[in-house]
Amino acid sequence: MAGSRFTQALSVFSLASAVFAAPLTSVNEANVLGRRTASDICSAKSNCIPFTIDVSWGSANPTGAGARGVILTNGTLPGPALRMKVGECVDFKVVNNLAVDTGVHFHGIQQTGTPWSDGVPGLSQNAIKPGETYMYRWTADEQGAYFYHSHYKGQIMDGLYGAIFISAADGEEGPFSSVDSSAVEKLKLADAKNEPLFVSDWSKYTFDEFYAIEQAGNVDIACADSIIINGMGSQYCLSQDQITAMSAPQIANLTGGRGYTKKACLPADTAATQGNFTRNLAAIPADVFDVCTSSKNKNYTLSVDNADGYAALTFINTGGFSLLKATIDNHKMIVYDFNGKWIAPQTVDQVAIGNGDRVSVFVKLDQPVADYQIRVSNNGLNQLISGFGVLSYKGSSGISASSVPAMSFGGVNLTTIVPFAAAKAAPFPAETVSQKADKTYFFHIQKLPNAGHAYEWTLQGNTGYSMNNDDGTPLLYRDPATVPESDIILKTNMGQWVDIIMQTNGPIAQPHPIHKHANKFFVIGQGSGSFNWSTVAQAQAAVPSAFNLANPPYVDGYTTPPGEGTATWTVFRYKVEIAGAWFLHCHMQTHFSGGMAVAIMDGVDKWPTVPSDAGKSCQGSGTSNSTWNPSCYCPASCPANPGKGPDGTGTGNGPSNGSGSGSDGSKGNGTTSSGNTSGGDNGSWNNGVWTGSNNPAGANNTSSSGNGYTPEQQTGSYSGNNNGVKSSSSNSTSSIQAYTGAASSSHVSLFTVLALAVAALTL
Ligand SMILES: *[C@@H]1O[C@H](CO)[C@@H](O)[C@H](O)[C@H]1NC(C)=O
Ligand SMILES: *[C@@H]1O[C@H](CO)[C@@H](O)[C@H](O)[C@H]1NC(C)=O
Ligand SMILES: *[C@@H]1O[C@H](CO)[C@@H](O)[C@H](O)[C@H]1NC(C)=O
Ligand SMILES: *[C@@H]1O[C@H](CO)[C@@H](O)[C@H](O)[C@H]1NC(C)=O
Ligand SMILES: *[C@@H]1O[C@H](CO)[C@@H](O)[C@H](O)[C@H]1NC(C)=O
Ligand SMILES: *[C@@H]1O[C@H](CO)[C@@H](O)[C@H](O)[C@H]1NC(C)=O
Ligand SMILES: *[C@@H]1O[C@H](CO)[C@@H](O)[C@H](O)[C@H]1NC(C)=O
Ligand SMILES: *[C@@H]1O[C@H](CO)[C@@H](O)[C@H](O)[C@H]1NC(C)=O
Ligand SMILES: *[C@@H]1O[C@H](CO)[C@@H](O)[C@H](O)[C@H]1NC(C)=O
Ligand SMILES: *[C@@H]1O[C@H](CO)[C@@H](O)[C@H](O)[C@H]1NC(C)=O
Ligand SMILES: *[C@@H]1O[C@H](CO)[C@@H](O)[C@H](O)[C@H]1NC(C)=O
Ligand SMILES: *[C@@H]1O[C@H](CO)[C@@H](O)[C@H](O)[C@H]1NC(C)=O
Ligand SMILES: [Cu+2]
Repeated sequence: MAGSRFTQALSVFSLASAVFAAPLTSVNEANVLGRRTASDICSAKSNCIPFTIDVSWGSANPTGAGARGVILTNGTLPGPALRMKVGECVDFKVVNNLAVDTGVHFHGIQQTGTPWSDGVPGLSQNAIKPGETYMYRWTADEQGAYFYHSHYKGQIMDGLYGAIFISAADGEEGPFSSVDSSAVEKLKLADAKNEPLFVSDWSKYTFDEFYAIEQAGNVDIACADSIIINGMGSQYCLSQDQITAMSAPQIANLTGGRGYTKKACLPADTAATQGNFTRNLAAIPADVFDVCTSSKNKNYTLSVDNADGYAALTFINTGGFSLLKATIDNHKMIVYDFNGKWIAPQTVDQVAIGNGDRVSVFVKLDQPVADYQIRVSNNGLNQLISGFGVLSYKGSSGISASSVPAMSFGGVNLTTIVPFAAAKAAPFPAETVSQKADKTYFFHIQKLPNAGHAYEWTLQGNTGYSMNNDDGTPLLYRDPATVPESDIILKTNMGQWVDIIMQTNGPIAQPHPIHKHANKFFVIGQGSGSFNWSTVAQAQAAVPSAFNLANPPYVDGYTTPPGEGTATWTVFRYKVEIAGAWFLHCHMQTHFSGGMAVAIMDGVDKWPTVPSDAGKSCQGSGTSNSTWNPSCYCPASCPANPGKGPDGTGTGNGPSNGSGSGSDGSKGNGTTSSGNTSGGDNGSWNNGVWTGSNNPAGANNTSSSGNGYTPEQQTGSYSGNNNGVKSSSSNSTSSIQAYTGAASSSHVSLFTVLALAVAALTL
C-alpha cells in the first residue's frame, strides 16, 4: 500500500516537473495556456466587495542568491492584502494563470454557510484548472488577522499567500483598555493600520523539487537557506565557532557527537528525527543540509511614527517547516490577537509563531528615534538560523547604537525574557467550553508506520492523507451516507462536542502546528508522557492541573508541545457548528504533504447542498459594510426567500379526506393543487398551468412543478402525498440549473462519481 502511494506521488512529481521544465517566464509574460483577465467574466452584481488575484508562475530572488521559480500573486510575493469589516462579504476571485491546478484557502475564516468557499481541492471544490477562474464568496464573521494561501499540494512553499485583516463591527470593543487605558483611541488607530509581517523559511528549491529530494534521499527536510520577512532575506553562514557556541547541549548527543552541519542543521541522517530508515544520502544535493553559501538582499523595513504612540503588526508564519520566534530590540510586544481571537493582552519580549499562526502585537513607540532590529529565529533544534527586519522610527538616521538583542542568531536567550504563553491565551471576551464531550477521537502523531519513509506522516496514527486527494472529487459534493467513516475521514453531527486527543509519539516528540478549518477549537489540556487514559474525563481526574476548562485558548491553530525522550499529548475540544468537509492538519507543509491530516465531515445530519453556481464568477461591486444572504449565490437579484419557493398545498377527496401540506417547492411557482375525485388525483403544475388528470383508479398523489426565475432556470417541484390519511407528508426538492445552462442539478451527477471518489480517498 505504501509502495503504491509512493509510486503515485512520484508520478505526480514527474508530471509537475515536466510542467516546470519549461523556461521560467517573468510575471508579465503569458504562460502557454494564454492569460485570462478579470474582464471576460460575467458581470452580474452582488453587493460584496470585489477582490481579484491573478496567480502566475514567475521568478523572484528573495535572498539575493539568484532567481528562483515562484508563484506571484498579482506580480508580487506576498500578494496584496484584503481589508474588510465584520459583516461584509467578499467576492474573492482567483484567476489561475499557472500551468498547474490551484485552490486558495482563507486561513481562519469560518465559512459559515459557504463551505464551498474554503478553497481546498478534493474537500470543498475541484481544483482550479490552468486558465480557469474561481470566485470565493464568503462573509467576514469575526475580527482578526487571517491570510489566504494556496491549499493545493505544496504550493504555499512557492509563495502564494497574502494577508486578510478583518476589523470589528461597530460597538465591538477589543481588549484595548487593558493594554493602555489612556490610549484606547491610539490603539484603535494602530490596529486599523495593522501591518502583516509574513515570516517564512525559504529554500532555493521549488516545492516539487524539494519534495522530490525528500523522496530520493528518504529524508524529512527541515533545513532552510534563509528566513524571509515579507519576501526579503539573506542567507547567513556561521563559523564553526559560532555554531558550537550556539548549539544546545542535546545536539552532541542527538548527532552522535558530530554536531550541526556547516549549514547549522541536524545532519540528514540524524536517526532521532529522521527515523531508522534506509537513506540515499548521495541523492541529496549538498546545499540542502551541508553547504552554506551566503547571499544578501534587503531587510524588510516597517516604518512607524512615534507621534502615533503605538504601532500594530502581525507575524504570520507561511513557512514550509520552520517554527519561528520573534523579538524586537529594546521593545516589549503586547500580544492582543492570536489565531482569530482577541485575547487578554500579554506583554512579552518574544512571540513564537508556528506555521499558520497569526500573532498580532502592539509595540509602544517610546524609544529614541532610530532603527531597531526585528529578529526572527528558528524555534527548534533542527537548525540555527534567523532572518531580520527593521522597525524604523520616522526621522531615524540608522540602527540604534544602544540596541540590545534579546536573542542570538541561533535563538538563544541573551537577556531574561518573557515569552508569549499561547497556552494561556484567554479569549476576550471569554468563551464558554462544554465541560464534557459527546464524541472522542484519539490520534497518534508519528511517522507513517510500516511505510519506511522519513517524509511520510500520519495525524491519526495508522493512515496518512495523500496529497493526491487534492485531485479527487470534493468530499463536500458527496452524500455523507455513502462515505464510510475511516481513519482519515471523521463524521460528526451538528451540535456535538468533539474531543480530539493527540499523542505525539517520542523519542523526540516534534511540535506540530495543528490547524483546523471552519470553526475554532478550545485547547483544553496538554501534558508530557503518554495519554494512557481512555477518556478526557479520566485524565482530568488524574491530572487536573493539565486541564483548563475555565477560559482556554479558542483558536484555529495550536502547536503541540515538544518532548525529548518522551511522548506528549494535547486535547482539542470543539463544537460542530458549521456543516461541511474540513481539514484538521499539521501546517508544516512538509508534514502535511507527508500525510499529517484528516478530513472531517462536520454536521453530516445537516449536510449542505452546494449551489451549482458555486465558484462561478459574478463579482459584486460592494465597497463597505455590505451584507448578503449566503443562500443566494449568483443570481443578479435575490428573491426574498432565496432557495425556497412558496409553500405548496394539496387537498383531495380520497376515500377519506386528507391533506398534504408541502413545504417550499424551491423557487418553483407551482403553488396549489387540488384533487377532486373519489379515487385520488394525479397531476402536475407546469409554469402555473395545471396539467393534471384525475385518476379514479386510486392514485393519491398530487404534484406540482413550475419554472421560476430566469435565466437561472430554477425548477422547483412539490409532491404531496394525499392519501386520505391526515399524516400526509410533504416533500420539496429543488434543483438549480447551472448558470451556464448545463444540465440540471449538481447533486445528481455527483453521486455517479462516488465510487471513483471513494477509491481516491482510500490509501
Ligand atoms: C490584481 O490584478 C487584477 C488584474 O490582473 C486586478 O483586476 C485586481 O484589481 C488586482 N487586485 C488587487 C487586490 O489589486
Ligand atoms: C545520548 O544520551 C542517551 C541517554 O543519556 C545515551 O543512552 C546515548 O548513548 C547518548 N548518545 C550519544 C551518541 O551520545
Ligand atoms: C532507532 O533505533 C534505535 C535502536 O533500535 C531506537 O532506540 C530509537 O528509538 C529509534 N529511533 C527512532 C526515531 O525510531
Ligand atoms: C539585515 O540585518 C542583519 C542583522 O542586523 C545584518 O547583518 C544585515 O547586514 C542586514 N542586511 C542588510 C541588507 O542591511
Ligand atoms: C529563554 O527563556 C525563556 C524564559 O525563561 C525560556 O522559556 C526559554 O526556554 C528560553 N529559551 C532558550 C532557547 O533558552
Ligand atoms: C502512563 O504512562 C506513563 C509512561 O508514559 C507511566 O509512567 C504512567 O504510570 C502511566 N499512567 C497510568 C495511569 O497508566
Ligand atoms: C456602514 O459603515 C458606515 C461607516 O463606517 C456607518 O456609518 C454605517 O452605520 C454602517 N452601516 C451599517 C448597516 O453597518
Ligand atoms: C371532504 O371534506 C370536505 C370539506 O371538509 C367535505 O365537504 C367533503 O364532503 C369531504 N369528502 C369526503 C369524501 O369525506
Ligand atoms: C376536478 O378539478 C379540476 C381541476 O381543478 C377541474 O378542472 C375539474 O372540473 C374537477 N372535476 C370535478 C368533477 O369536480
Ligand atoms: C410563474 O411562472 C410564470 C410562467 O413562467 C411566470 O410568468 C411567473 O412570473 C412565475 N411566477 C413567479 C412568482 O415566479
Ligand atoms: C391511496 O390511499 C389509500 C388510503 O390511505 C391507500 O390505501 C392507497 O394505497 C393509496 N394509494 C396510493 C397509490 O398511494
Ligand atoms: C420526496 O420525493 C422524492 C421524489 O419524488 C421521493 O423519492 C422521496 O421518497 C420523497 N420523500 C418523502 C419524505 O416523501
Ligand atoms: Cu490552512
